[in-house]
Amino acid sequence: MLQFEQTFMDFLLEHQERHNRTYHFLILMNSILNAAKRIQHYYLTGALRGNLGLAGSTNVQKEETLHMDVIANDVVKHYLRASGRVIHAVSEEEEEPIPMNADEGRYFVYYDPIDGSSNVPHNLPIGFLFGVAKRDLGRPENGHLRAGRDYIAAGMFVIPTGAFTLALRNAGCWRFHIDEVMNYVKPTRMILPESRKTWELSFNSANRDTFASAVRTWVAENENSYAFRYMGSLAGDFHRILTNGGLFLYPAIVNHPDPSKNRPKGKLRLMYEAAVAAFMCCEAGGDAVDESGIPILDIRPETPHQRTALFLGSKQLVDEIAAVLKKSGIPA
Ligand code: FDP
Repeated sequence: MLQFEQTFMDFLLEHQERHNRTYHFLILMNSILNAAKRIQHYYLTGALRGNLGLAGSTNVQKEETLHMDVIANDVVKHYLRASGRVIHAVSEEEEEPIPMNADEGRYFVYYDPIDGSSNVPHNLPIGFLFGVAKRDLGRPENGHLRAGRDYIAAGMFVIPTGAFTLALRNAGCWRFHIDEVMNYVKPTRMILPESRKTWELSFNSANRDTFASAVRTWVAENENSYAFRYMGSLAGDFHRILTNGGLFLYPAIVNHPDPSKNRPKGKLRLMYEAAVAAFMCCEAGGDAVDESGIPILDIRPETPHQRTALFLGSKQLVDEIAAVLKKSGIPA
C-alpha cells in the first residue's frame, strides 16, 4: 500500500498562504534544505572518502577545523547565496559576517554547519543549526547582531539521522523526517511533555566540579530524579529533550583546576547555537536562560561569536534553576 506524507515544502507553502505571506521565505528554506541534504550526503560517505579528519587549520574560535567543517560551511554558503534572499550570514566558521545580497536580500541567517564536532570522527550524530531574522525597514539595520526574540524562524537538522526540526515565530515547533527520496516529510508538532516521568538531564558530567556552587548543588539535588543522557552534540541532546522533556545545561566553567581552562561566559555560541535552540524550545512550550537567569532570547549580542551559558528545556525546570541562579547572583 503506497503511503504519501505531507512534505516540508507543502507544509510551509500552506502556512505562508494561510498567513498571506510572500514566497521569499520558502525560497530561503529551499536553499537551507538543499544544503542540509548535501551535508547529509558528505557525512554519510565521510568515512569512505576520508572526510572525517582534521583539515589542518583552526577556526575563528581557535578550534581545530575538520574537513567536514570546511565542506559543510562551503555548502551552506553556496546555497544561501544562490537563493538571492540573504543580506548577510554569520557562520561559526568565519570571523566576519559574510556579505551576500545587500540590496535585495530580506533575511539574515546565523548558522553552525557542524555542531558537535567531537562526534565527527565517529560518524555519530551532529547538527546543522540555523536562525533567521528579517530585514527591518522601520529602523536602522543591525542584522548580524539580532537577539533571539527577533528571529522569525530557527531550526536544526540532526545529521545523519534525517531528523529536521523547525520553529516558526508564534506558529509552533515542528519535526520532519527524511524519506527514501530525500524529502523531509510528516510534520509533527513538538510540545514538551508535562509529566516528569520521561524527563532527562543532559550535561557534561565530567565538568560538574567546575560549575558555580549554586549550579553544583542544584545538580546534586536533582540528578537522581531523572534519567541522565549526554551525546556531546547540542542538536542530538536537545532533540531528545524536545521529545522527552527535562533540562539540557552547559553552565559556565568557573572552578577548573587549570584556571586557563575556565569559561566564565560559558561555551556555546549565542547567535547560532543557544538562541536557535532557545527559540525552538520556547515555541515547544519550554524556556531557556543563561547563567544569571536571564532569558536567552532577550540577550542582544555584542559580537557575532559571543558565548553564553545555557539552561534549556521544560519550563518548570528552567524556572527552578533560574530562581536558583538569580538568588545566588551569579553574574552574566
Ligand atoms: P562541539 O564543541 O563538539 O562542537 O559548541 C558545540 C558543542 O560541541 C555542542 O554541540 C555540545 O553540546 C558541546 O559543545 C559539547 O561540549 P563538551 O565536549 O565540552 O561536552
